[in-house]
Amino acid sequence: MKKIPVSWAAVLLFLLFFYSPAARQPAGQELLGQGIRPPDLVYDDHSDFVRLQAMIPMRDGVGLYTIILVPKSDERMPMVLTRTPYGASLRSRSEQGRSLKDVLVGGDDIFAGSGYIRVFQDIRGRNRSGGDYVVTRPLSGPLNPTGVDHSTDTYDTIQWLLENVPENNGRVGMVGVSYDGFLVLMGIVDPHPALKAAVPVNPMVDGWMGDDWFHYGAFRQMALDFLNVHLSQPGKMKNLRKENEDDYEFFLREISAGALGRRLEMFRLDFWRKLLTHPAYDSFWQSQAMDKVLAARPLAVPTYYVHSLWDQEDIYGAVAAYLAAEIKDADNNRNFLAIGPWNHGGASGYGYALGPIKFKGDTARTFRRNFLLPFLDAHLKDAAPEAKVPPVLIYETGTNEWRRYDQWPLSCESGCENKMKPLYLQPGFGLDFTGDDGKEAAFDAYVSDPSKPVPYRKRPIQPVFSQGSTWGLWLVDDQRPYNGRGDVLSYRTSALTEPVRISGRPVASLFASTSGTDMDLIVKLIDVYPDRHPEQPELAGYQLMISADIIRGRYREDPANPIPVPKGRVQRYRWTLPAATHVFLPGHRIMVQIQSSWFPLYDRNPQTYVKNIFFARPGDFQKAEHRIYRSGMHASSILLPIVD
Ligand code: PG9
Repeated sequence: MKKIPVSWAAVLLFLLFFYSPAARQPAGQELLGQGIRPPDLVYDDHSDFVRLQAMIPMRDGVGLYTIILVPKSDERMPMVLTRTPYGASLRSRSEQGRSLKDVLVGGDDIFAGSGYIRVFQDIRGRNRSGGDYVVTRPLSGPLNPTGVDHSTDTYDTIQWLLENVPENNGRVGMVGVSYDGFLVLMGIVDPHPALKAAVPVNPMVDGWMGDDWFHYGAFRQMALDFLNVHLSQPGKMKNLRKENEDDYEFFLREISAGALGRRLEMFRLDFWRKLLTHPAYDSFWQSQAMDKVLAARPLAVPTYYVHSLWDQEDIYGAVAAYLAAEIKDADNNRNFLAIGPWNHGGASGYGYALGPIKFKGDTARTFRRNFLLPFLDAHLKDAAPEAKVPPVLIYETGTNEWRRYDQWPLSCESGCENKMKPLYLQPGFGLDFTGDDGKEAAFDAYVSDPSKPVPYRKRPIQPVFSQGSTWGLWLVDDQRPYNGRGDVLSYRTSALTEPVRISGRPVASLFASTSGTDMDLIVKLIDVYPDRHPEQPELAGYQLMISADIIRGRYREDPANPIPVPKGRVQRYRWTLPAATHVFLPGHRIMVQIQSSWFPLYDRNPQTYVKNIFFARPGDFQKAEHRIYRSGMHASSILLPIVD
């Protein structure tokens, strides 16, 4: 067969064809993979598959560029769709003559030889698709008056695929990581009836609570780089960094993220203006939080949420959305969760280790082969055997064992936090499970100076999007460099004599006061390795973060309505940390570090209350003394989801 080159003329030809009624007709019984094809599709003929390119028309007439890889087979096959803003054509190799196995990349290895049609699509406004682009476009409604969104685009795409790819068996699955995972969740909102399985991996779910843009109100400054790379036209982006500059220095030069954005001329970007004008958890964020969106709808599509324990970008979303949907899964057969020892997107790669932390075998491949593929087979294949996929699959770190459960979390969580076990801060920077009922207000204090914030990594810090960036490993960095600092409080247990097993989301419960009128708090739960560790000597004394997060003090009572922190008055701060499924082994210690900056990952809190921190002025940034209380009514602790 002759290869038809992809040219603009050909694309135009498709468009004309696709808008004609004939294009809506299924191509009879002809099977594309067997060499008989409708004449108007652009295709490449490969040894064991054909590669089609199509502009799929949406209900508003916009065409979405789509690549369809159809194995040559006599069987009808399910289709697995990934929608992306990052380039559909980058999701597979396109060279002539290769087999499907060579063409599929990353975690798609499971689809080679497994009898799936694989589909990749550029979302509207990105790459080769038509239409306008809106970052994480909200559903149609007050925030999106266009009448089209990712839910309708997914619906229209599936309908077209069913009608135009004759090899399909009438069932469609969706998979996607991060932004693509968010798009999977959009696909299961008012889903097409043929959508029978969804796999959101590390999905962006709530941009304010704990995913890409903010964590409990603290702004993630890497968003500036992301938006610049994602939205600027090539060559248009302002580069203010000096060569090999430490990111700490770079961000310190401007007083706030808002000021840096101004220097980068980011006001040109609509989404940047949205971030600047919605620093609180107002209806802009609430109404597009996907866990809330899904909680308000029936659980129609079997969904396998995949969460990474050390996800440096979207550590909140998968678990939050799983928990929101779990309430609706009365028969415990439609809502699934896998938690693995990976970083962002790590389930698609190699899972032997993360930085210096080693696991048993390739945990990512084990998950893909033994759990993910059977899940998809069970829901998408004709007459597939029932999957032996447990409702909850967890890789427990510490012991490095896979565990299977019917429900999660194992500890009691929402509505019964009092059943979690508090690990209290103690005098002399100790930490233990017995509270101190002393009456006097004991506290430890530190001075937080915005001109010398605590670095989130050892300096010099590489820019997140630099060549050779180790950004994906930062959550497993050794935390020893921070515990000696005067502006970090470190509490630790004595060496454990029994294992301490946790599985759930720890809760930070601090009582604090400040000499300022606003403050940030960061709590890190850390596994301290023994000083002698012959199995892996480089881990001797290592301090591995198991769960950690930040809260911006002004949101302590109500994320939607910030209020100043009253000077010198003890306030309660309580917030949920990311999921942990870990065993602190005998000989190890548990550590809690508390600090008030994590720079430059999070923007600096001026520690003087101002209306909008993006617009804070240099004079607003003040040193402040913060006190963390640890006795009587004000006994600060971290609530651990202990499992016997
Ligand atoms: N974490 C990235 C992202 C998701 C959603 C919005 C913006 C960024 C990603 O990896 O896709």
